[in-house]
Amino acid sequence: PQTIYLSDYKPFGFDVTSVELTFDLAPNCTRVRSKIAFEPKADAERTFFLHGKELKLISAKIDGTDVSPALSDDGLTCTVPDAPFIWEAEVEIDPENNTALDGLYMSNGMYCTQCEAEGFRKITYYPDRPDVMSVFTVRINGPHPVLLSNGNPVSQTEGHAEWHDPWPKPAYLFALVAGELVAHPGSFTTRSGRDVALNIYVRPGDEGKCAFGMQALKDSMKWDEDVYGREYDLDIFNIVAVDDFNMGAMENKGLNVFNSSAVLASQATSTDANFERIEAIIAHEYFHNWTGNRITCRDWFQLCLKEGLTVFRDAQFTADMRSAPVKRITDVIDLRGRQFAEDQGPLSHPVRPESFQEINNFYTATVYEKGAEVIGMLRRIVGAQAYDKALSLYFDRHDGQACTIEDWLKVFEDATGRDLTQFKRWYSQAGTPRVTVKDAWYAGTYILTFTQHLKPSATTPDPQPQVIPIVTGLLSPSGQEVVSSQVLELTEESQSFTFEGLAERPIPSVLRGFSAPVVLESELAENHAAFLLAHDTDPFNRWEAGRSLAKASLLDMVRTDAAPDTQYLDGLRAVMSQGDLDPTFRALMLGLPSQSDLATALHDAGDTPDPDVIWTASEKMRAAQAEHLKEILPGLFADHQVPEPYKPDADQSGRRSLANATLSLLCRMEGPERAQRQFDKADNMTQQLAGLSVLLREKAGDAALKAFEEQWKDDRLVMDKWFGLQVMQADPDQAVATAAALTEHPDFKWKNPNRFRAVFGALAAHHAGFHAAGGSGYKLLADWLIRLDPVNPQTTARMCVAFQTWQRYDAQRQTLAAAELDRMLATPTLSRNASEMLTRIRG
Ligand code: DPP
Ligand code: ZN
Repeated sequence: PQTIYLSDYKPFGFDVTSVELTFDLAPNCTRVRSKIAFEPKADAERTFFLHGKELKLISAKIDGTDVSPALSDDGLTCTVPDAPFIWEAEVEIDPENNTALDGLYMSNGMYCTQCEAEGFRKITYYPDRPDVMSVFTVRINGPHPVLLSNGNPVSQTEGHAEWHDPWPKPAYLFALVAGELVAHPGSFTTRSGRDVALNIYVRPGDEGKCAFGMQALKDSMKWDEDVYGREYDLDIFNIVAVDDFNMGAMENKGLNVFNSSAVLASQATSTDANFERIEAIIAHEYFHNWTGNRITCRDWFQLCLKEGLTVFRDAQFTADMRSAPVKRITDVIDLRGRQFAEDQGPLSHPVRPESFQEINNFYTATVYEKGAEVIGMLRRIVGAQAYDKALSLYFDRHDGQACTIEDWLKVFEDATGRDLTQFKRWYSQAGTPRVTVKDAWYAGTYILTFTQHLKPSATTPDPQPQVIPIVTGLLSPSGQEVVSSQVLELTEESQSFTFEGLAERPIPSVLRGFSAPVVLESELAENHAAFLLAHDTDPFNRWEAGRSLAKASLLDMVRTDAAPDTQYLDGLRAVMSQGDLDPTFRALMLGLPSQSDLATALHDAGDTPDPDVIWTASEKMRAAQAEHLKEILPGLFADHQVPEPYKPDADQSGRRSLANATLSLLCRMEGPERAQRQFDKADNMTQQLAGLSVLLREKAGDAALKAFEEQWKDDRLVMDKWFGLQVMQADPDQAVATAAALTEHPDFKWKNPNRFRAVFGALAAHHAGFHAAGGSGYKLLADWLIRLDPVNPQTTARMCVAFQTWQRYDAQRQTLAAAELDRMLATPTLSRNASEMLTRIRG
């Protein structure tokens, strides 16, 4: 396969001034007619290349005269005039057999599209690259009550619809939907008085699961006006729920297409976590209208331009709608779990990669989540006001353009007068910087010294110091904040910061709010974690102090079979007893570092992680938590029961999350009865699923599992939970067998990505289960990836990530994993997607 390089970028030789598309829908032989106006740029060549994949070309004309372009697997080449001309083509495509779920495909009898990144070339011949922006008119002919495309509706008659999108856009934002759908309607009036019709389109039967998403959409529209000054720009905004979808959702202009799991919500079928995720994804896709659609990416190397920024914006939104500290803590848990793991292994790449074979493999935690962290640092460094000023300039200067990271940083330089040359390394250097901190005290003067280090890697052989904002506060020994939070800017490899005039040696609280995506290592004279757990005024660092004590204790338990640290357990009990602390925050305090995170830490320290030993240590720590908190657990459980009516808001969901974390510990000591009672009387999915998961763990879940299946067998999204939970709650030696048995279930519809991920995502996340000593986890997943690849290469390639850590385990596990990687690589018809991922992972 061919490698594509950022440095090879060349603009397209032609402007596309308008696009007209006509679809005659038929499951196996949809006809697509295109009429596209091209204008050669000054030095354009006399031939052009249009992308096209799996298309049957019926006819092609230039200015009304038949032409015979040269066809290849990935497009066509044609001689063209040296003046503006009209290209017309007719192609035939087969949506029903498009199981890859990109381009135009069918899901449950409805037509839908997914064109990001390169799906449009499976619909018609086109310069399918994000820097070619044009105005689209779309006509759809088909016997479906609902026929949708981007933009505003021009006309709708039986069997026909016409849509016009006045905003120039790249082809990846094209969308078409047709089917027997029902609309949940709403409306929004923008701040300048434009009335916008809103709809969430779903399959008949799902109408009752749209109200929450609709409210989230309105909240997002209002928030983007209030916080970023961004108004919506069409007469209509449609969201469509689709069962078969490779990603979470897609921001097509005016017609967002959503994985049904990312939009359908109801008390009975969705957990509190589902509600929060749905709210965030609706916001994310809506926010793309400005950061992604109005201003798009010049090429796919710039993906973080829209994704990093939009993730950052949706995180700000969630922080405003719910609890800011809780959002920050959960984001950091996710970042460490996915992005740090990626950075530590063979898939490590910069936020802006410099080469790829298959762009779909770069929709990664690094591009998205680290990309958002980089923007958070930028805002921290320049300040909130300057950030707002820079964003206004960005929207003013670049509206309607396809941009680069250079454009983005130039806006900040122009708005603030700062030189961001060094900061830009965050975009080009791969890997997670380590920062060590040490301190010194001389009669009233306190000195903090930071050192940064980035491990050289294949993509970053000669790392240079980065700009690392370290938000720091100082506390007095009695817990008073004596120096409030300030940004210390670490720009050198090693640098000291001095604080004068202090009455006594302070206790430092560094990297507050996780102000930079780094691994912080303390070489402080004393370990202050227990003190900070009790006293820190920064909620993130208070949580972090508890987490670091838990992690240190777990690592000791793993390494030396030590007993759980009582200092940690005492500190935890004190925090859990503090009735005025946000219940969500306390629920998070009960969390432990994931087993995979522990393996990462061991590997970092030069040890070989043993998944079984880590599992045992984690279980022991859980038991110790239960034992140590046993006096307060019943009260915590009782006090956080939530009275009806159910609401998925931050307040109620926080109470439920604390009660359920407590339930899990209580049942370790007293058996499963309490969980059974909760399961039996639950009136919402959060409570029902929490009950079921404890029952499964306590090996008392057989009856509940059957009852749950009986109750929910017709609800695909709930059944995904049923499939996944059994794997998640299995003991390590049962996880693979459980997953294998589930693949025999008649409802294991493996071509549906949500169902495939329910089982195999859960297996991959079961650290000791997936890495079972005999290699059965590796083999089962490899078998299924080999089977899925010809059907759906994108989902296959993403699931290959499960193998990314294989080199950190013992020799026997490495041999077994390598054999499976080699077996997959030897598959004759392996897709480009899977081939690139597996080659990188195998190393
Ligand atoms: N749908 C994906 C997202 O919104 C890709 N743009 O992030
Ligand atoms: Zn996005």
